[in-house]
Amino acid sequence: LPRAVIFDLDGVVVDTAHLHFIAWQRLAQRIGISIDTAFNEQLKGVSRQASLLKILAAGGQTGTFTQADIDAMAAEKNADYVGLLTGLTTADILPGIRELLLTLREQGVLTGLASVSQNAPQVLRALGLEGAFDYVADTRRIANSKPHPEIFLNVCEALNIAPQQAVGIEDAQAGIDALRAGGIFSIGIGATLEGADYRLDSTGGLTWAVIRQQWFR
Ligand code: B16
Ligand code: MG
Repeated sequence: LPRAVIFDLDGVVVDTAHLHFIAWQRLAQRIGISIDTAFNEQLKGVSRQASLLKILAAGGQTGTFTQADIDAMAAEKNADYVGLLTGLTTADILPGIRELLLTLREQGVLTGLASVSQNAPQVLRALGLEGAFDYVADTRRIANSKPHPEIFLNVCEALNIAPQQAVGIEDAQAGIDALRAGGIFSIGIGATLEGADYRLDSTGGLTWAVIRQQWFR
């Protein structure tokens, strides 16, 4: 049986992707770039700075701005996003996640959070999930973003288990690729993910029974 389950945040524990999208869209619009929800798929699991560079590239504005401009735009988007987070409540936890966290604790299975969001602690507080995970990765200490496996391996190390003893839950392709690269059994949430060891359409079907049944089947 797996000894730990490692969760991504946005798209697995809570759907904050639409809030990221609203904030990115407002910023993009201000500089004359239009982005849609299909493009937003490419921003899932991608860090703030890397997301901004993708938006500038999509708008043909790579190289138009100085690093100081880019930092200021990233800060502007984040302030907007943090403002949107105040509307988040415990009702926004995705289906089945609270129950799964409780079951894992009962069963003695360790839990970790591997989010690249610098706002993860604040999101967890808004959801009433502070203390719900045995370990929450500190993104400021992670040098390489997903699809690099660093953040997942960091969680395994902190939980004192081998990657082969863990399961990772991800909704982004970059996250699935990171889990694979780290040798961690991957469960993908969403229709379009390639290479996941097991896949579900939504978190509603994500139970301890399913996880233990599918693990290295
Ligand atoms: P922040 P995850 C990611 O969260 C989001 O999917 C991505 O859209 C966002 O740009 C990134 O966090 C950084 O977030 O600007 O709050 O630091 O999927 O890794 O939980
Ligand atoms: Mg995600």
